[in-house]
Amino acid sequence: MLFKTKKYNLLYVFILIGLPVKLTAQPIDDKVTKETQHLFYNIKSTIKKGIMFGHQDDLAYGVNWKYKNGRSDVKELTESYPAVIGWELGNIELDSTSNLDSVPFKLIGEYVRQAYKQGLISTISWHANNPLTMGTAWDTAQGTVASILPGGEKHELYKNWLNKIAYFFSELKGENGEPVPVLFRPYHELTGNWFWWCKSYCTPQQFKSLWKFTVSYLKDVKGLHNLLYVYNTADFNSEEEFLEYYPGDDFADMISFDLYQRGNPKEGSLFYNKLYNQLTILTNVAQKIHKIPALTETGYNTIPDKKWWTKTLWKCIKNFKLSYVLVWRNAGLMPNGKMHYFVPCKNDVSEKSFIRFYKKRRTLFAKQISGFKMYEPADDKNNNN
Ligand code: BMA
Repeated sequence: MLFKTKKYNLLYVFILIGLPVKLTAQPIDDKVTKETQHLFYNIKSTIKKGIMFGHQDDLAYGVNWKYKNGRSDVKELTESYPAVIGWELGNIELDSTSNLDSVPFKLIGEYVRQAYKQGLISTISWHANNPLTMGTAWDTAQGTVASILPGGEKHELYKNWLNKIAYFFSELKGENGEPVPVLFRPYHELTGNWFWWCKSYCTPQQFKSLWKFTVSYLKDVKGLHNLLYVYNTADFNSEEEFLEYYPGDDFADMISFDLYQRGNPKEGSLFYNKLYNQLTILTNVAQKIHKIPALTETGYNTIPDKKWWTKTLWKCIKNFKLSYVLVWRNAGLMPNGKMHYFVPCKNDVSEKSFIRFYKKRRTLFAKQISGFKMYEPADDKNNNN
């Protein structure tokens, strides 16, 4: 009916010509491997079914254990692994055999392969040391970003670091020798002021150049085609602020931010409101620029709030079209004597709430996504949302 008149016919033709190329989400790497491409479209269509749950370092250790095959603090409470598992590459650039949290890179590689085999998703961040001062990622010496850009005094060193990152990614192979897809989230929390790449220490132009150089180098020079790139901020108050350092639609597959609850449980509404506002902005932007949104880090250390999972986290995120939410690592007792964990342990105050969160129809853990076949062709590649 709609297309019977001449006027509508014209409109229809215009839409047909105008839409498919520009407005459909697709991976930025036009040589992306087929498994990585499938992963991209499958993550996208999973958003219609619910929000995947992720946990940092999940398979490697928990509050009271380390490197026990098959264990996971998430599985201990829910009988399912998380759908997304986060890992960290900090210190790989120094030729260290283990990362800044003492997890051996060899094991990380094995866990990533294992997760892939089970149809789960791996995401990797990089707390890169400071290439100018050789301090840590938290050494915020001014001028560090400038120093590693092409022409900068540390540019060659930076390329050398990227070679090491590239080697790690190239070693991730599936059973048939295919590269294992990974969501790579470098230079995270860029709107904060605690890492050398944060916005207080470089201009938008410098950050964008660093990002573009990094993506092009890994993709075009090192020939890696198994990565989906995740742009990530800390706090922001507007679309403009969120996008101020964004490198452009040709350089990121996913967009995201990190936000934690801190302090007294009574202040939960402050976190809730901030999370709600930022998710509103993130998901609006994602819709406009056709990128996949995620809440890449969140949590409440030791979760001292009985109903946090259902009455704070789920109550908020359920209102949004999000791909996944990931909580940080269950390190247990830290060298400073403080506890550090974000998934509850048995008999913790938030245990029941976590299990209720798991049982929600729209929270997706490993069990719920096991039928989704993340690395096989998705059915609705051209879905525009
Ligand atoms: C932080 C803490 C640190 C850790 C870092 C990188 O949030 O968990 O202990 O070194 O992440 O994983």
